[in-house]
Amino acid sequence: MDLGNAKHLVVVSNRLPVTISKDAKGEYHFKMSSGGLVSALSGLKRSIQFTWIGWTGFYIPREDRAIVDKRLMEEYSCLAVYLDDDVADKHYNGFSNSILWPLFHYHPGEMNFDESHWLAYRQANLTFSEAVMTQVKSDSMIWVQDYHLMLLPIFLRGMIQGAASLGESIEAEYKTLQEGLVSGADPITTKLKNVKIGFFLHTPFPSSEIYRILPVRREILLGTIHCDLVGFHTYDYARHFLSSCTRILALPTMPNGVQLSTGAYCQVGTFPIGIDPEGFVTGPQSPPVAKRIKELEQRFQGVKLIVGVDRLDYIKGVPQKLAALEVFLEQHPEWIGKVVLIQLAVPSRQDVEEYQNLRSTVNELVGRINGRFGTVDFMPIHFMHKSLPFTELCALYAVSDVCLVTSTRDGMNLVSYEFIATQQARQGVMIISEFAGAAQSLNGSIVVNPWDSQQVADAIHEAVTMPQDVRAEKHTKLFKYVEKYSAQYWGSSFVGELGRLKAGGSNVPQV
Ligand code: GDG
Repeated sequence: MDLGNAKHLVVVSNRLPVTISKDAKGEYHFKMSSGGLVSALSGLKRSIQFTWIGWTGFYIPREDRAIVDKRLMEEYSCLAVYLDDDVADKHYNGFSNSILWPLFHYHPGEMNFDESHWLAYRQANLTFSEAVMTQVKSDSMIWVQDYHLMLLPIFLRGMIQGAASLGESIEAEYKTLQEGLVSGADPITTKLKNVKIGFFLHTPFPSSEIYRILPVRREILLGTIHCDLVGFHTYDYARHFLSSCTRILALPTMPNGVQLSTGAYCQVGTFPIGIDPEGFVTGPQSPPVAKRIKELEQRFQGVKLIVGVDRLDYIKGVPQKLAALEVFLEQHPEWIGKVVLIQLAVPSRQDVEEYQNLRSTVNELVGRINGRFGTVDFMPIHFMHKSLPFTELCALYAVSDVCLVTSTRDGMNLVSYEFIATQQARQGVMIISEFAGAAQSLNGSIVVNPWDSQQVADAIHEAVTMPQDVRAEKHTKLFKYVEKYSAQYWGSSFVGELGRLKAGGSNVPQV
C-alpha cells in the first residue's frame, strides 16, 4: 500500500481496543476487545507501525497508572487517556451521547444541551490531544475516530503548527475553544509539519437543517475541518457535512472538500465500513456453533425464524419492528405459530434516561404482542435483553430465515453484513431500513421504511414465502458485496488515501 511518507499510524478512539478490569485483590487484567475497528485495522499492522490511544473506560487512580501504562504499551502498543469521573461522564454520557448522538440521528427532541457537558467535551478532547502529541513523530498519520472526538483535529493542528499559523480568524476560534483549558506547553513544533490528520465519523451526518439546531454548531465544524481527510460511510453524509460548512461557516466547498480560510483544504470522502467476513463465514461449521445450530433447528422445527440484533438504542427502531410484526400476525393469522422473531437487545448506555424509557416501551410492546398471539406452546417473540457470546450469536444468525433491521437512522449497520456472511447454507432474506447506511450497498435485500408498518409487514410476508431459488440468487449478490467491501478494505482505503495526500491540508484541487 502507498502510504506516502507516513511510517507510523496513531489511531485515536474514545475507548481503547483493550478491555481493562480490576479484580478484588486490586490486580489489573487486560483483554483485547473484538470490535469491528480492531479487525479493520489488524491488516494494516503489517505495513505500518501502530499506536492506539483511547480512554480506559473507568477511573484509574494515579498511583496505578504506571503499571497500566507499561502493560498497555508493551503488550498492545496502546496509550491510555485518563479522565476524571466527572469529565468522563459529561463527555461520554453528556455531550457525546445526549447531544451529538440524538442530533446526528435526527432525534433533536431527545437532545439535552447543557453548557457543563460542552465544557467537559472540550476538556476531554484537549486531554486526548495532549496524549496524542506525546506519540506523534515527524512521519506520523493520526486517524481520529467518531463523534466523541470532533474537536481533536483543531487542537492537534494548533499544537503541531502553532495556533498563529492557523490564520487570524481560526486562531481566534482556536483560542475560544481552548479558553481556560490551555496546557501551557509551547505548541510550535515545525518538525511535525508533515504529520497528517484524518477523521472518520461512524454515525450519519445529518442534513444541515437538523445540524444547525446545535448551539455549538460552528465550534464542532471548525474542530473537525482542520484535517487533511474527513471520511463518512455514505455520499449523503459527506454532502450534508459539506453543506453545513457552506451554510454555517460560509466556507467555499467542492464535491470533495472544503476550503479553509487559512488556505488549507480539507478533503472529504466516502469510505463505507464493512466486517471481517472470515469468522462469520466459517463460524457455522465450527463444532460448538454447528452443535448449537442443530439444537435450535430441532427446537424451532417447521418455524420460520426472524432474527433481530440491536443495541437497545432508540435509533435501532425496535418498537417499529415490533409494531410491524403485530400487523403481519394480525393480517396473516395462518402464520401464527409458524413465525418467531428472536430479538436480541443488547443493553446500552443505561445511565441515560432516554434509554431507560425505551426499555419500558419495548418491554410493554413485547408483552402485549406475546399476550395477544401467544399460546401455551408458542410465543411469537423471544426477547433477550443481554449480550450473547459469539458462538450463540453466530448460531442465531445462521439458523434464521430472515434478518430484520428497522433502524430509524443508522450510520451503516454491521449486523446486516454479519447475517449475510453466516448464511452460506440457508441463504436467508435481508430486510433493511432505507435509513441505515447499509441499505445503499445491499442490492438484493428488501428495503423498507420502518415508519410504514404495513410496508414492513408486507416485506416480512414476502420474505417468509420467498422461494429458495430467489433467496439463493439474492444472497449471492449480497455476499459478493460483503466479502469484497470488508473492514480491512475500509481501513486500508482510508489510510491509503490519507497517505497519498499532502500534509497540512494543502491539497487544494485544480479547477
Ligand atoms: C456504530 C454505528 C456503524 C451486538 N450484539 C452482540 C454483539 N453485537 C455486535 C454485532 C455488531 C455490533 O455489535 C453492532 O454494530 P452495528 O454496526 O450494527 O451498530 P452500532 O453498535 O450502533 O455501531 C453503526 C458502526 O458503528 C460501525 O461504523 O455501522 O451504524 O451506529 O458487530 O455483532 N456481539 C456479540 N454479542 C452480542 O450480544 N458477541
